[in-house]
Amino acid sequence: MLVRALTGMEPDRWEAERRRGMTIDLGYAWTTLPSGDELAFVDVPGHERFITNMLAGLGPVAAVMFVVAADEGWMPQSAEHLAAIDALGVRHGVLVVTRADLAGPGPALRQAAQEIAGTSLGEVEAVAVSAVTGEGLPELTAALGRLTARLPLPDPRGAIRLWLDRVFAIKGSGTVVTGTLQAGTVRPGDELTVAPAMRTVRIRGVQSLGAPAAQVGGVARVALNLRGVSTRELGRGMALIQPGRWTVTSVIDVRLASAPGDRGQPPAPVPLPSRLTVHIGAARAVAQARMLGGRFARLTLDRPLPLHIGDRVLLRDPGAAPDHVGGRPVFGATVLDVSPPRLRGNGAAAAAARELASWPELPAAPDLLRRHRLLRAGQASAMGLNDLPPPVAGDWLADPGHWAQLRQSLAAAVAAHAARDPLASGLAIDAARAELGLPGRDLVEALAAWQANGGSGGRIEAVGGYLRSVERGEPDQPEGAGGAAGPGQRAERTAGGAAPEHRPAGAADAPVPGRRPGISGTAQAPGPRLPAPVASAIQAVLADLADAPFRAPDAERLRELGIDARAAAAAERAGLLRRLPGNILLAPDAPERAARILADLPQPFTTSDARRALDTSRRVAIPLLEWLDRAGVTRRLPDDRRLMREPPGSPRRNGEQ
Ligand SMILES: Nc1nc2c(ncn2[C@@H]2O[C@H](COP(=O)(O)OP(=O)(O)OP(=O)(O)O)[C@@H](O)[C@H]2O)c(=O)[nH]1
Ligand SMILES: [Mg+2]
Repeated sequence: MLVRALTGMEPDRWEAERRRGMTIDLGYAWTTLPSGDELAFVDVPGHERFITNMLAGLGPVAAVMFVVAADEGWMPQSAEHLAAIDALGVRHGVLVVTRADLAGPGPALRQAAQEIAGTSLGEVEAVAVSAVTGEGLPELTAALGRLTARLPLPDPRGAIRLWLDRVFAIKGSGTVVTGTLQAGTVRPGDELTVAPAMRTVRIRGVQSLGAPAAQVGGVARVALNLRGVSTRELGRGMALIQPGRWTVTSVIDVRLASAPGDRGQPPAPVPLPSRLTVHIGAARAVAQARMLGGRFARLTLDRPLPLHIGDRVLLRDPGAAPDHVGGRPVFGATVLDVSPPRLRGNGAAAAAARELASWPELPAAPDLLRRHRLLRAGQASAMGLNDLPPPVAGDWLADPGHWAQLRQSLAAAVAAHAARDPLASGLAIDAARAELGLPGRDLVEALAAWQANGGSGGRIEAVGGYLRSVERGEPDQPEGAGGAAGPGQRAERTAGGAAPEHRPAGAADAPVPGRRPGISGTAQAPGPRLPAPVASAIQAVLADLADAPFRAPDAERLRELGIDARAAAAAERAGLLRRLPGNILLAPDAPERAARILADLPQPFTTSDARRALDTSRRVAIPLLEWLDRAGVTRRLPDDRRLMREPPGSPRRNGEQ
């Protein structure tokens, strides 16, 4: 009657309600305040038998108008409704003492105000009215105006989760749903997902307060005309959600809120029945509850719900009469994790409780990352987390402590592999991924690419899909752009382990004047230490080359020294040799020396000119010249002769083109 007096609309929609003079189901009415603000009411039943309907209406609201009759005073259902409001953490409201024409409002008003003060509503404005005489209604309208002006503005780009409280068909339009939009904006044409069925629907039309709208932002009552779904597939308690922005989950960790009586007291361990109903928005699910310890519980729901961390849920014992859980009508609980890790082994529950107890009131990205160690950014935002840290790789977010530990584990794995098989190219990235139990290869590459040199455990370099360690204490040497992989096929590297001040010379670096790119660096990235027999065989090769630098050892000499392809590759990685196609082994600085000699030849020169000048055979001269072509040191003409290219930044010399 009060809502009708305020809005002129009758919220009791059903014939049975009018006949019996009581509200059974939710009712909807709205009015325009003198300020111009629209104010919509969701009228809920008072009778205890319809508490489920009451909770479906209360679930998504932003504020409450709490009504007590002057002549009846504080009633059991007043306490029940207030407990539900408190459990859901509703913070804004106004107290109305109605039927003030039948009794003095003072006593009811004082008691209600006192009860309300101890809840999430706190101190509220109170107004005495008579819906019959109209006395006090202007004051109530003014108080409602102040209340709506105080409400925080929800984010118009917030994630949409419209809990459906009504589903019906309109002839000619099809399926229509209504609900209280809490945040975000709905527009015709938008696609939403029905949770938990997870089917996609498109909004055909939007109405708010009886009128079509081009868009509606929360908080608002909305009616959506939907395409692609029939009324049979929808019902109260389902939700329309924005794809990707919610976690639809049936396992959650929660913190039980303290009840009004507990405020200021140390939290007592809460006895919680193992079967509960969970209410959020207009939804209800049955949950198995497992106390973890302290005020923390893990709930397993009989059907998935779209949830965010920080959501408030209400818990009731459906079996307990009269609607009391552990001596209380209901419990409030805050969702702390929407995809909690499984509890394994003894003490896992207690450990989880300790971990949750260390979290702030509203956990944030760093807390959840500490627990989950790695999360995809999309997963984290679907959990309702904001202010995400920058990803460590791709869209992966990592807990900094765990990440540092992974770096050490990776360094250890790479070192152990090198000890087992010193001549191998390194630990394959996929093998490292499996060994560290990481969900993505990109994570391994990012770990290896870690630039800062502060971590313990050594630095790692990724070349050609393999990881090897850069030993501590070895000097950081710049690597020629030709690098270990030779010219034209830049080494696949994820910016090795070099510290920033020793950045390897990359393609983007300005060439050092007077030095030719591609051959300036004689040293290569230090690789694993070679086993002694290999090292001494390589020394023998280098000794041969000291006198005749371009007379590469032939196959027989290599066999004699026991240098096979693996040993040669390992020596090259260690920076001791330069390998050219055809198993040509030369000193690391051979191309640079060759370039100096060739520059003194009359230009252009033939392959034979080069072979003679270098005092070598065609077997070596041809791959060496081709290497220099690819490195941009020489240019091959159509007639097979070659020219030295002008080194960038160096002065032109007479006689050289
Ligand atoms: N005299 C007087 N009677 C009132 C006033 N407001 C409501 N009533 C009467 O009180 C009774 C209950 O009013 P409702 O408006 O149905 O109360 P309600 O809180 O919606 O009740 P439920 O929805 O059934 O929980 C009805 O008989 C109304 O006519 C008032 O201000 N003065
Ligand atoms: Mg009513």
